[in-house]
Amino acid sequence: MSKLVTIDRHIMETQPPHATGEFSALLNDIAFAAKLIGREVNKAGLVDVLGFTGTTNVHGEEVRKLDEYADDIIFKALDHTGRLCVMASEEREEIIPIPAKFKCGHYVLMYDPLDGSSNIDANVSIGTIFSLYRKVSSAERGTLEDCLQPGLEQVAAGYIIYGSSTMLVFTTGNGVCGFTYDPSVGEFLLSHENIQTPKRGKIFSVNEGNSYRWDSGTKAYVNYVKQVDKGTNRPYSGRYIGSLVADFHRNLLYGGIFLYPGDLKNPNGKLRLVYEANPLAMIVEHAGGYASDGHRRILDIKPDGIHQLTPLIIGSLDDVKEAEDFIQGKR
Ligand code: P6P
Repeated sequence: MSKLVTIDRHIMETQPPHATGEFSALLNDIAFAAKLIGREVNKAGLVDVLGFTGTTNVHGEEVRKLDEYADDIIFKALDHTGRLCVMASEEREEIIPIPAKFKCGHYVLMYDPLDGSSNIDANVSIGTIFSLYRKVSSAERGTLEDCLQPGLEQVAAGYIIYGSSTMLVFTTGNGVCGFTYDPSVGEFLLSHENIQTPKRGKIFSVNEGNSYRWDSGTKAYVNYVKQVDKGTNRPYSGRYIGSLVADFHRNLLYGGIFLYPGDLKNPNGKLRLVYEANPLAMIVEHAGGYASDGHRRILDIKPDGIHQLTPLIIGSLDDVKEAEDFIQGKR
């Protein structure tokens, strides 16, 4: 039996001595919200949580009932804790102030409440993605400035994957660990102590249906990984679920590369810098991997807006660096 270590026990054992416990409490708040979201996701199809709300989000995407539920749960689980100064959600146009009746704290929460939810009717794994930053503005309560920090400033990043089991994977800059939810005790228990992604994988994940719109470098790279060359593990296997957290999680554990490149129609691709790319980039780098937009390290990019899109090439270090060489015309 693996060690029976809960999230707060793990954080107490791994955080620096001067940690105030506020951090641990925040991560537990997020884990609590994840339990509630997972409960609804896991019974989707049995109760009236599938389908659409009839509204569209800031990206013009139809909002599903579960998207709205997850967004609301996270807000309500964290708005009154006194640990956050501001929140921002991928589902909402503007930043989310902490209600005036509640005390403000020192942290900023950026979250994608339910990524990949268009897959839920098909029972495909989906996920919640989150980032924590420290407050940097001088204002009394959090501002947009606090939400537009480069990914390097994240103090924690994580995701919850609602799949065959519900797992919470996060890093506070001190390694990447995974906790698997045990519903019989209502706790997330440590199941993956120090996740390290292989330096090179054998999996590539990309929607090849968009290949007619790719630039020549991206086309050349994807063709390259499909050529036979036993000396370099090629051909790679193509694995694409179409749910970012599921594709990322598989590649994190097994090794490989995920690409959502820009293209002629969408030069900045489809994924969000702040809500998706930054948290996953922090996780993958602390697991020994790398994340790029094809030209720049994701974590170095200063966001201009909270809904900014970015091309995302992420996964095993050698694979992402190799893809960059093709995209930059060096190969
Ligand atoms: P496509 C899901 O809608 C999502 O936002 C990500 O979870 C996923 O990686 C991507 O879109 C899939 O996009 O264009 O391949 O269907």
